[in-house]
Amino acid sequence: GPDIVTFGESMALLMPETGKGIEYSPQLNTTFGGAESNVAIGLARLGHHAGWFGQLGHDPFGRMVLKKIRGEGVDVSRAKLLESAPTGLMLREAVAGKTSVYYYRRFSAMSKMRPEDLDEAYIAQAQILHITGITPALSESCLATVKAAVRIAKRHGVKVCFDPNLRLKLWGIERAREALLSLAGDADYFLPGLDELKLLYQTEDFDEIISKLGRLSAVSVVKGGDEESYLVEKGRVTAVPFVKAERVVDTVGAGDGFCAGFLSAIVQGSGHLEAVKLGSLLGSLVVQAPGDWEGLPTREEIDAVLQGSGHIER
Ligand code: KDG
Repeated sequence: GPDIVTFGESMALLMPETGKGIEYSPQLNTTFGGAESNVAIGLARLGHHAGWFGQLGHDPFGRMVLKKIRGEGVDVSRAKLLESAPTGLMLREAVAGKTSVYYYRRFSAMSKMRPEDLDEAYIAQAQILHITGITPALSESCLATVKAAVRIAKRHGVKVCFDPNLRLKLWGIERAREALLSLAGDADYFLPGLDELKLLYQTEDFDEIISKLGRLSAVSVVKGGDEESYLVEKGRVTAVPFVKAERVVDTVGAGDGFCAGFLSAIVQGSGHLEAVKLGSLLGSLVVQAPGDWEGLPTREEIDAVLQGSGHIER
């Protein structure tokens, strides 16, 4: 089975032409997104055996999303198409440099997922379980499902990687804080952004944030400062400069790219610092292409970059 397993909600994504607003766009482009499937696609493109599961509706969008994730080489053998609830939907526009997201996902097929829907053996055989803070925001049963998945992972010695992906359109900060900090406490790898940490820890003070991270048992990476990421291991901090993107087209998905690069290095047995560097490189490639996962590099592309023949034509 897959070395890295992840689960969450993937949705159809409708977007007007770049720069145009939804309100006055007679046509919308149809693609899909979902933080966890983005990570799985990134890993599959780098040649890893990655698995994604979740619940979609047995409807045209659900079939489209499932086929595309499968088409990227991700194992979707545990994903389900439900008759009883629809596929979630997300609209996005970028107008005058400001990106707005609109969710139509309440009561979606994924929101109905329960702990009983998990396949324990599938998680147990993996090296790493990757989860995000989006899933627990979807419903009480999804929160219970994420907790159950973490318990399964712990029981079988599977490492847990957690990206909080704070989505304040889905839940209030109080509930988010309680659930996400608890999951951070259970994680082996914790990959938050600096803005998220400020909200979760209720402080703007960088040193205080780092000292709080230092008390977690996880290896943490703060994904976005101004110029660098920070690797925090048992209170020791290492600043790692960003790989600068040549041109930024669409920043959504950068964090997922980071997670994919980080986890790729970890399963290959690289050190944490190497993992942060590869994560940073993938993040910088994702933002140079439109879409959440389209810019994720293949193994050949990343090898070319690492060997310094470096420049990816896009
Ligand atoms: O990280 C990118 C994701 O946010 C995007 O693909 C959609 O999963 C998504 C969400 O819930 O916002």
